[in-house]
Amino acid sequence: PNPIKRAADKVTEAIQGTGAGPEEGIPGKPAPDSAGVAEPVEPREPLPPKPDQSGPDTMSPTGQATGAAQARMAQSGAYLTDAQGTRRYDTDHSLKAGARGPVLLQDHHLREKVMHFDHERIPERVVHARGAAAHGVFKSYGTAAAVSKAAFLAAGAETPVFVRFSTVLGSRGSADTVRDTRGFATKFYTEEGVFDLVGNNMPVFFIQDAIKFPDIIHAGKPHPDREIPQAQSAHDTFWDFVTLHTEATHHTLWNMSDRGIPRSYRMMEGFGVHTFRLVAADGSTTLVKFHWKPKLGVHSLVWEEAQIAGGVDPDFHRRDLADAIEAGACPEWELGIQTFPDTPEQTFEGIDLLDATNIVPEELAPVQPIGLLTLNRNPSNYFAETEQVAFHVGHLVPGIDITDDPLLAGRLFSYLDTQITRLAGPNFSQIPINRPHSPVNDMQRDGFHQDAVHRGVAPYRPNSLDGGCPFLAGADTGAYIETPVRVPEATKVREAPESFSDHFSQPRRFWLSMSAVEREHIIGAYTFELGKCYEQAVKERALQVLANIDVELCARVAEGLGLPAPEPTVAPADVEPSPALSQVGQTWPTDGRLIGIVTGPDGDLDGVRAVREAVLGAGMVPLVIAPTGGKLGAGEDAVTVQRTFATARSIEFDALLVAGAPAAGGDAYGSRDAKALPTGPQGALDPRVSLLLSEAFRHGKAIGAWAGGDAALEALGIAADAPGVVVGRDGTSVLEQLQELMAAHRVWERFVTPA
Ligand code: HDE
Repeated sequence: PNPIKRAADKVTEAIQGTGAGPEEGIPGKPAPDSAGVAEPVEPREPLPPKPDQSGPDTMSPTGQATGAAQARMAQSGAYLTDAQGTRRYDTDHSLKAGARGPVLLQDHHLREKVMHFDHERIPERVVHARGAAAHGVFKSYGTAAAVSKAAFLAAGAETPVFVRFSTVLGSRGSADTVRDTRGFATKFYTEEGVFDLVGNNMPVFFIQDAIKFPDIIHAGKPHPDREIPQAQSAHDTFWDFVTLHTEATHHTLWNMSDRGIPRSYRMMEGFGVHTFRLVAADGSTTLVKFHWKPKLGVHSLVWEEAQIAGGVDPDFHRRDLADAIEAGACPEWELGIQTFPDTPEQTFEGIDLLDATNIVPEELAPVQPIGLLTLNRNPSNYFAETEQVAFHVGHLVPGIDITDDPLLAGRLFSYLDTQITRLAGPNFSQIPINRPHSPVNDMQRDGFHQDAVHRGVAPYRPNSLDGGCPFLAGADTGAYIETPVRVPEATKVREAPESFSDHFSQPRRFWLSMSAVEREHIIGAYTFELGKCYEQAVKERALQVLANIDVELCARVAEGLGLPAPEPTVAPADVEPSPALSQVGQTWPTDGRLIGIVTGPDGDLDGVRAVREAVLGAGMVPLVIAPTGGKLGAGEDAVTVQRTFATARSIEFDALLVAGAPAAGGDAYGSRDAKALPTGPQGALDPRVSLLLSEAFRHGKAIGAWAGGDAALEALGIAADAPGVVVGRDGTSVLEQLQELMAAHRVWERFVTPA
C-alpha cells in the first residue's frame, strides 16, 4: 500500500472522528490545521534523488563525505530536527502565551529558524551572477600528451568535471536571453589537483589589462542612480566606455553579433581567451589557445525571440540545459587547442598572443581536438553546487602554465580575492563542490568555516615534531613547477606595448567573415543599442568607431539612427576573412530539438500519434499544442496535450507542425474543414495560433502542415511554397523534410538581406 495514502487516510479519519483523533496540543500527533489537506503522519525514507542527480560517493581528504553521501548526511533521519539534531513536534506555530496571546521571547526554535532564514542569501557574484551548471566527464583523446604532461590529458584519461555557464552583467534573478557575453567555466577534478578553465563564449575580451576591469564593469552594470537597466548593454554608460576605449571594439562587435544571444548553452563555443603555456614531460613548452566546440553546432536566437523569451521564459537557457540532460540528450563539446611555438616574442603571424583582444584565425592555426566533454548530470541543489562553486584561473595542474598576458595576471589575483567575500572566508575549497578529488595536505589552518579537524602539532616547514611531514614533491613526483621563463631586462612602466594599439583590423576581419544575414543582425543590434542611448555625443562617437571597422556598417547604422555617417579616421585594414567565424552555411545534428504539433480535438489524432513517435525516434522532443490541457481522444490511444494555446509561445519550438483533419471517406489527403483547425471565438484561426505561426515564420523556423493543416498557414498569408514551409499528405514525411531544414538551424532565406 502507498504509504502517503495510508498516512493521508489516517489524518482524514482523525478529522472525521472515525479513528483515534489527535489530542489537541499533544506532541507527536498532527494537528488538523486545514481540514481536507492531509499531511503524511508516518515517517518514510526521503525520496531518492533522480537518477541524474546522484553524485558519486567519495570521501574528501578531511574524511568528509561528498556527492550522494554528503546529500544523505545533510538530510538524514525521518523526523524534522532543529540545526542541533533535536526533533521538533511543531514548526508552524510560535510559542505564545495562549493561542491569541503574545509570542514569547523564549521561543528558541522560532529564533533559530528565522535567524537562519535571515542569512540565507550570500552576496551574488560581482559579474557572472546568473548561471546554470551541470556535472559531466572529460575523456582525453591523448592527442595533447606530446605537448602537455598533465595527467588528465593522457590517452584514455577520464576526469569528472563541473561546468557553469553564465551571463556577465545581469544579477542572479535576471533573464537568460539578454544580449551579453556568456561565461563557460569548467572545473576538472583531476588526480593531480583541480584545473579550472574559466572561459567565455567569445574568444576576445573588452580590455587588454586587468586594471580596467572595474571600469568596464561599472560602465556595463545598471546606472548607479536608478539601478537601471538590468542585464543590458543598451545604455549610455556602456557605450560611453567602449567608444572612449577603442580596444573594446572587437569584443563589442562580437556582442552585437549573433554570438551575444545564443540559442542554448548546448550550442555555444567556449574559449580560454588568453594564451596559455603547455609543458611537456621533456620540459618543452608550447603556447596554446583553448577552444570548446559544441557537437550540436553554434547557434543563436534572433533578437525578437531573445526579447520575447526574456518575458515569457526568463529561465530559457537554464531550463534547456537541465531538460536536455534529464532527457538523456547529454550535450557534448570537443576541447581543442591552437598551438604556437613558444618564442620570446610570443607572437604568431604578426598577431600578439598576449593581447586578449586578438584571435588567431583557425585558418592560420587549426583547432586540434584533444578530448570530449559530456555533461550528464544535473546538480541536485542549486545553492550547494552552482552558487557555491568557486573557479579560479590560478587553479592549474602540472603541464599547464600561464603567460604574461596582463589581463590574465589580474585575474590570477581577483578570483581568489572575490571568494573571500562571496563565500565568507578562505576555506571555500572545503565546500563539497570545490573539494579536489586528489589528496589535500596543505599547512593552511583555521579561519571562518573551517571544516577539517587537522591532526599534528607542526603546521609549518621544516619541522621535526610531526616527523617532517608533509614532504615536498619534485618534478618526478608530480610537483607543479613554474616554467623558468626568462624575463627580459626592463624598466618599470605603466604602459601598454605598441603592439596592443591596433584596435580595428581584428574587428574588420570579423565583420568581413560574416554572411549577409549575420551582417544584417549586427547592423540591427547596433541600431537598437545606440538607439537606446540618450547622449548624442555617445552615438556620434560610436559611429566613428564603426566607420573605422567598415563604412557600409557605419552607413547603415547611421541611417537607422538618423545621423550622418562620419568618414573613417584610420585606413581600412587589409585583412582576409576567416570563414570559421560564421555560424551559417553548414548542417548539424538536430538532437534534442523541440517540435510543436498544433492540433485540436477534431484533428488527425492518428497522424499526431505517428508524428510524435517519429519525432522521438529521431532523438527530438515532440510537444502537442491544443486549445486546452488534458487528453485528445479517448481510451488508451488518447493523445496527451503538453502545451495549451495559453502556455505555448513560438520561442520554445525549433519547428512547428500543423495537423489537419482526419481523412474523410476516400480522400487520403484529409480535409480542410475549418472545424479541425484551432479556431478562436469568432470561428477564425485562434489568435494565439496566428501569433505562434507568424512568429515562427518571422524567426526563420521550419513549419510543416499535413492533412489540410496548411489552411491555417493560408489564413496568415504564408504560401505553401514559401521557403522552409513543407505541406504534405502525412505528418511523418513532412517531419523528415523539417528535420533537414532544422539541420541548418534556420531557414536563412526568410531574412531580408540587401541584394
Ligand atoms: Fe572573470 N571574474 N574577470 N573573466 N569570469 C569572475 O570571479 C575578472 C575575464 C569569467 O561561473 C569573478 O568567482 C577580472 C575574462 C567567468 O563562477 C571575478 C577580469 C574571462 C566567470 C572575476 C576578468 C572571464 C568569471 C566574479 C579582468 C574569459 C564566472 C565571481 C582581468 C576568459 C565563473 C568569481 C563562475 C567570474 C574577475 C576577465 C570569465 C570578480 C578581474 C577575460 C566565466 O573574480
